[in-house]
Amino acid sequence: ELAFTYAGEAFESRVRPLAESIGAKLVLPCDVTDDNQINAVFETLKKEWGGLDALVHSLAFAKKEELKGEFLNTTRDGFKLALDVSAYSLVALVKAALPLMEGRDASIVTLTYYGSEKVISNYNVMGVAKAALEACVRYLAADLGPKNVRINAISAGPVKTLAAMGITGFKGILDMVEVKAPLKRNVTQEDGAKTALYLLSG
Ligand code: IMJ
Repeated sequence: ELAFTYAGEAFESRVRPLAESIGAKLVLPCDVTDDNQINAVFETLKKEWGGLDALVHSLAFAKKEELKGEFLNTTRDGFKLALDVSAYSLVALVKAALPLMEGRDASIVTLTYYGSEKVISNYNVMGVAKAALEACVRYLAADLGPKNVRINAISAGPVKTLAAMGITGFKGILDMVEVKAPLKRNVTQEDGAKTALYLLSG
């Protein structure tokens, strides 16, 4: 049984039909910069389900202007926003979810990207945010492990998604991976889903 969240009405109209197509009843608003919305999500889940076995953190945001040109031009506001939405949100969500996850062999998954480890053109402040996200996973793992809750990050490589569309040079990276990767193909959304399913399984 799955629940889905969205930030803003534009995303609600994309998420709701997908949730309904697999019989998921719960579609809830969750702007991760707002602690009240985060708490409301887990209060609803507590009321509806009484517990939670799995949490998928699949979100990021940086201002469009900061995902092109020189990293040097990153603004204080842009840096704060990218790190808040893309990295701190994992900590906030895990803290709110933990009371529902303790004592059930629960598992958490987040999504990251290679731009955290190496410089990737245009990835800029998102690379810094993903480096912070990965460090959050390691520190959270140390806190959650003794509570028998697992946490992992999936670094799948470039995947054709809404968030990747319209990004300068993205097509070139997909073409390069197709030539260089051992399987001579790109990673699909289904590859990512299967990896998440494995990591979330008890
Ligand atoms: C994003 C920017 C630059 C290069 C990029 C990407 N490459 C890849 C991505 C090479 C694979 C996609 N990616 C891994 C992301 O994490 C994307 C995050 C993102 C995308 C947008 C686009 C629309 C917007 N803000 C965004 N914030 C984060 O306004």
